Amino acid sequence: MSTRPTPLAEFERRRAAAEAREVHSEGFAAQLGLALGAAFAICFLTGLVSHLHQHPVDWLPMPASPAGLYRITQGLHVVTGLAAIPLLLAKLYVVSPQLPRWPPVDDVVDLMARLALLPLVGGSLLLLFSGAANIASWYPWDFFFPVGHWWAAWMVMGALIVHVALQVPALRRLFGRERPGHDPAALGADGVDGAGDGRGVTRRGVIAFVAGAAGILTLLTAGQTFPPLRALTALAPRRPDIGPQGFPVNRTARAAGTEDLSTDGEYRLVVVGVDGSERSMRLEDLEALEQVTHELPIACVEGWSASVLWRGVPLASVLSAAGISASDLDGREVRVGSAQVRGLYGSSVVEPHVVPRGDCLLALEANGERLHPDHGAPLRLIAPNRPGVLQTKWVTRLEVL
Ligand SMILES: Nc1nc2c(c(=O)[nH]1)N[C@H]1C(S)=C(S)[C@@H](COP(=O)(O)O)O[C@H]1N2
Ligand SMILES: [Mo]
Repeated sequence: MSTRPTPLAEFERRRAAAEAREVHSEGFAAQLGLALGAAFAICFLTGLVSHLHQHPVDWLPMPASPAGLYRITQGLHVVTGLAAIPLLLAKLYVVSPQLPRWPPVDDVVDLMARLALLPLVGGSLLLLFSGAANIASWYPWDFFFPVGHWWAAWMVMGALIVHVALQVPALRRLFGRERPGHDPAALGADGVDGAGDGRGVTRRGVIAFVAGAAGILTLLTAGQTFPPLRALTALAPRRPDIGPQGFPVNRTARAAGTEDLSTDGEYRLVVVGVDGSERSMRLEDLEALEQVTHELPIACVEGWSASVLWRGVPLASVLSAAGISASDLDGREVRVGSAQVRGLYGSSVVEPHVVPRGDCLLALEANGERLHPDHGAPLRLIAPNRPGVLQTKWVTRLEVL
């Protein structure tokens, strides 16, 4: 009796081996890498936009219009970040046979390529995990998130540039003269042609996983911005239509210790001029000023957003009523402070080019009603194209800087 496999069994074994090599091929890894690179690039640039809103620089001021632009850039940031999760998992799966190797490195270039994988993969996992947790309003790290997310992003981008630069010869080979998928090197020495019917299946499986997972993740979070999908927001804790006055609440008045601000009759808005002089205004003073109405979104950095009809007084009109004219303001920032006693985001700065705008409001009403305490009663800031975190609630102090 012979122990040799039958020709059919041998054929099947070779075909399975060729299929496995096909899914673990350089060409497929490169294609996934390109998709991942595109997702990372969009995610990085939109993240940079968000950072520049929150940490403005003089030489690159963020525009105040279109008013809803941040909804789009931050929505893209969240969607591309979520899509990168299955893409990264698929890429790691596809290249996994290459990672354990003996000898571990071939030469200096290979050593650099392998070392760059540490910050690249480690940083990416950190970024994607912390981002996803943030979307789900889970903060195992509290204040550390924005700082950690920011520095991890730069580390990953640096490592990504090194990684891609070292792959250029391979990319040339794959996408240049030879067509991907017909690379004889990827098929191995036994020369089994992977072009048979089994060939696309495993690749297709990986692609289906990526597309399916990315699609489901997107569907389950897009509802926090896009009302028709709101019933599906299983992963997003906030729905655009849930909350007092028809939109979500970030920090409640109870959490901020400002529950009585609008009801105790003691409310005062203190306006501090350039020279340090203080003027105090009562609620009635604000109500007596000319009121305007604007529809502007609240667009949270965590990805949810809602469009709201606001009514109130332009910031510039309040300042002018307190004796601060447009010429006094020229080129100056205004700090908007709140009654919040502890925690982050109790104040924000309005940039010089936004201060004079008619749609930069101190709102008293939302969606046709007096502001709910959780939305910042009696007075909150609402300005166009601005991250939600800078739309300060429970405003009690304006300071010309
Ligand atoms: N004083 C104060 N204002 C604040 C916050 C805060 O924590 N304190 N949170 C901000 C954040 S992160 C968002 S997204 C918006 C949400 O406004 P809303 O709760 O009225 O929807 O309020 C902003 N204004
Ligand atoms: Mo937010």
